[in-house]
Amino acid sequence: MDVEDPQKLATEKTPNPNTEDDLEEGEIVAGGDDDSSLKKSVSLPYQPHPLEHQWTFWFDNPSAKSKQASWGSSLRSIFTFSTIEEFWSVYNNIHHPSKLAVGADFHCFKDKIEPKWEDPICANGGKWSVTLSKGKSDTFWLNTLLALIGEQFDHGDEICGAVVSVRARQEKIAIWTKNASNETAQVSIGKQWKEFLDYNETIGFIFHDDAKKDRNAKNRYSV
Ligand code: MGP
Repeated sequence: MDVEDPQKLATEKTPNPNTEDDLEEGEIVAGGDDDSSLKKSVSLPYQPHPLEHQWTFWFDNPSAKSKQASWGSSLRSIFTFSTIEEFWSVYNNIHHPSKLAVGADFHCFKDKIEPKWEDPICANGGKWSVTLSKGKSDTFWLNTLLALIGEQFDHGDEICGAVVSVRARQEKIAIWTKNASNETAQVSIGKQWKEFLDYNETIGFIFHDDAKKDRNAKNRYSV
């Protein structure tokens, strides 16, 4: 028998009944011979796929939030990941936004950046926001996360992270950035985000400095 594609060989039945039974998970039969029943196995090393940055998921629990003494005291970091495999292992085992309680905030920020105006890297920043009707944010949230951790933005260095906020009448997703006054970078991020989400409504960018002073701060940029 000629040497063929090893993967094809691995899936073919061989005349020797022991050959398949002997295979361990992850083994590939690299060569086979009907006559000799020769089996060579190759162990495939587990190779996780590293991300450009480490990221941390944070959660602000609505029931704890209602009792909190000051804003942010119920905010908790829950998991830091640095490979695509770790991302999926967490993402596949947590509630997605449509299943979170009203009042919850779920964040994914670059490691070492806290999702607070007070964090020194966020302090001069701002946020782009998308508002969605109830139960409609799951796919937008996943696509936002994949664009962030997959470094899809031309001005990705400007990005701190993203947050999904579940409220009684709507869900909101925001991308937080570092230098609100850098209009070129902010506008690029806003436009690219809309493309990645296939979102056609106008979105606005608010400076954190404005939000600190006024609960109803006006958008500084729109795309
Ligand atoms: P918000 O949660 O960003 O707005 O801020 P939202 O989602 O429109 O309002 P919500 O009531 O639906 O949550 C709401 C308020 O929380 C602000 O006006 C601040 O009083 C406080 N707050 C929000 N953030 C993000 C911060 C922060 O980073 N630091 C501090 N100190 N307060 C914050």
